[in-house]
Amino acid sequence: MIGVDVAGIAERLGVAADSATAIPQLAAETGLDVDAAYAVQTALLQRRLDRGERLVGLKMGLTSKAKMAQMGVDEVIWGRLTDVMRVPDGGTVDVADFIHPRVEPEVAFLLDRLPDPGEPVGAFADAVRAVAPAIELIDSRYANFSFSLPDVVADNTSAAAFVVGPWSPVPDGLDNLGVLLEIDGRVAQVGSTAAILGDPRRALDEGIRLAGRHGVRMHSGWVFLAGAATAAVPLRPGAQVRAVVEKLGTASLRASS
Ligand code: OOG
Ligand code: MG
Repeated sequence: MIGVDVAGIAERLGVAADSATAIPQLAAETGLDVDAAYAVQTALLQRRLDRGERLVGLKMGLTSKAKMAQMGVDEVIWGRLTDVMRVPDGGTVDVADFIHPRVEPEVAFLLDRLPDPGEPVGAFADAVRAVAPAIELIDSRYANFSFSLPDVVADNTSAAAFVVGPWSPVPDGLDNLGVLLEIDGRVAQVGSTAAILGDPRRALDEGIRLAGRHGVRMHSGWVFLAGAATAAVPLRPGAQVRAVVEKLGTASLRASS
């Protein structure tokens, strides 16, 4: 990490997000590795906290093969969610606030009692109070939505906005629920929660483990996005987006025209 300008890189990524302007990839030029990239992500979060945003949860990225293949990166990553990124279910976003937004269907967990670092997660039903269908809006700050692993980690794993649908009690099985992403009433992507590490519950174990490595602990009341079950789809002005997860229902979002 020595010699890497963590604050400077965070500033460049923060300005790119605030101004909805793409920047070139940074890792190759700056010698950023994955550990330094998480330090950049922490500095980017601090920039948001300094202007009054609140940390409300974590998200996993590239927990499905479909996403790994789409992005050409094959490691599970995690990022931070703040209150300002949350869009109410059925709410509207303005595509002009983003560079090249894409949407993807996800499963969200409402966290309850999390184990101490190093302890096993134990019963999923103790750790998670409720589950919901969700939509993540990702918006890489890098030109052409293309990046290396350290680049995407530094960029808070492309996190930009998210919608959580109605919460349900944790069902018996979460490991093979059908998932649809609909755009304007047409099916754009089809998948299964099995695509998320075989079972989205595993994403929580991975999140606890990977975030714990960087000293980050999750808290009761946080939202946890387990990762997309399908590839992401570009969000066009005027689009009506719905994510449908079997047994859990739907989450929806509209893009203003
Ligand atoms: C990185 C974020 C991936 C997911 O659910 O897999 C992600 C990206 O694809 O830009 O959020
Ligand atoms: Mg995602």
